[in-house]
Amino acid sequence: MFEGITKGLKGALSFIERSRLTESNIHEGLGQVREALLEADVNFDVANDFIDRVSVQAVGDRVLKSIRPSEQIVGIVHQELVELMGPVDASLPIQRDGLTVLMLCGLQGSGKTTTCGKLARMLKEQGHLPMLVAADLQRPAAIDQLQVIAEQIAVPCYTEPATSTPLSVCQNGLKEAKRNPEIGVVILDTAGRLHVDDELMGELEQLDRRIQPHQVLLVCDAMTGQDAVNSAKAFNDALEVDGVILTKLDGDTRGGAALSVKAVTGVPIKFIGVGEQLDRLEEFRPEGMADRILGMGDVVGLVQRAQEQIDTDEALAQQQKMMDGKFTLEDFRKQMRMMRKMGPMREIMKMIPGVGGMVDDNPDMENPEEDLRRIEGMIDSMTPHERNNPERIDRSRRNRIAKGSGNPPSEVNNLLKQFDAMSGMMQQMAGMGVKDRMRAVKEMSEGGMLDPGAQVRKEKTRSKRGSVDRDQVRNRKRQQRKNARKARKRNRR
Ligand SMILES: Nc1nc2c(ncn2[C@@H]2O[C@H](COP(=O)(O)OP(=O)(O)OP(=O)(O)O)[C@@H](O)[C@H]2O)c(=O)[nH]1
Ligand SMILES: [Mg+2]
Repeated sequence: MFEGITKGLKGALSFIERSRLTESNIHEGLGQVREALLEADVNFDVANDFIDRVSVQAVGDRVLKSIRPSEQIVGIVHQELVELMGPVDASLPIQRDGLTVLMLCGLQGSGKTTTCGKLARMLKEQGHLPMLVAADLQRPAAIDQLQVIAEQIAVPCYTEPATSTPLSVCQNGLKEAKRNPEIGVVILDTAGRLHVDDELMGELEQLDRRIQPHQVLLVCDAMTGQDAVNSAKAFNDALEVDGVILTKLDGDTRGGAALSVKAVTGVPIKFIGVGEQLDRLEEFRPEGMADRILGMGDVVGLVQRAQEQIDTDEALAQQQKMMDGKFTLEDFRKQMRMMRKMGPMREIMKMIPGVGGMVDDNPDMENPEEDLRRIEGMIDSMTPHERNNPERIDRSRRNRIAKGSGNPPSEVNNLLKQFDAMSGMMQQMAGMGVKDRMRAVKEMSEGGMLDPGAQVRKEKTRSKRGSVDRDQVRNRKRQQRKNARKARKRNRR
């Protein structure tokens, strides 16, 4: 997400960081920030206003005379990004009594139908029973598509034949929903058009007037950049939209839409779609987005995602096992599977503060899934006994595991060594304060323990290039062991 803009902004901000700050080079640095915004397809006026606001604050005495002016500027840019995209109240207006009606609208292919399913799934998780209503009668397949989605998440879906009218489908759908006291929310899936046109707006206005939904949510495709922003403006002028749901942010989007929508239309983004699957919907938080855009990670988002996907009891049990020194390769494999459920690893890793930039710049992190899969493959090739007692894995077992998983024996060896070091560290970390823990994590990552695949990969790439520097590899390994020993020693004290 937003790799281009993150890189551009980082470049600009690191220019500011490197310079001895004066008014003139602050302006030069901010000029680069502006370039990065425009490059990311941020609306021209929005980018200019943004830079003006940052400039006014950045050239003041408060910044120039502060101890670390460049940090202050990063802080100002962050704050202004948050203001640009917020404030937002992403909660849905769920009524205490009676039905809550949400209407989704948007251009063709923006993701309305999928998002109806995502919202319904989210509401269901929160304990409501939503009903979907197929009010898109333009495309014959649209009704089936919504029904399939409703079945996937096991919620009711109201449909009528394509010969009906959107208004009567919605009115009858509401009547039907009222008959079932368990149904709390009705989500209307409306038809899209290629462009904003009078016919579409007329149909939606009529629905809005007659049905009076509690919220009208506009679904926009982030990949279409400024077009999304312009259509959002047109929709809002006609319909008074309550919030935008920006979809396809998982794709190769430049981010311009996310940054411009609120400033251009006055309507906040409430949710973002980050994948085709029905669990890929997130509440929009400007702070988290600003963190991610600046490559600072997004801890709150990470925790939210983890809470959704990870079984808390299981996680607690695993933590206890770590503390007791009973953490096995079996548990390790379970954890990797849980992590995989949270979404694409590159995205997840970028949400960890300090890791964002590493992921972008590091060719070793090109495909972390592959590493996880490879490690899982090795663990899969072990017997349960071996997984629970890795110390029993001797040379012949190791060769068997290597063969079974299609890896060289050295890689199995690496996994075992690093697992051993890691479980030792985890046990010690359990008794540490936050600061010591952070230091330990830093040492672990310097030693390559947090990414066991990376080492092997690095060596592989080197040997492919035909220039294996064995001394270098050996030295690095020695350094790793030294770091791990040092950390263990300190923690024992
Ligand atoms: N990658 C990604 N794809 C998405 C997302 N949301 C929707 N899609 C995909 O976008 C395509 C269009 O989605 P639909 O939900 O059918 O869009 P629609 O707005 O209902 O389209 P019409 O009914 O034809 O107007 C589908 O292939 C979806 O899987 C998202 O957040 N990320
Ligand atoms: Mg649709």
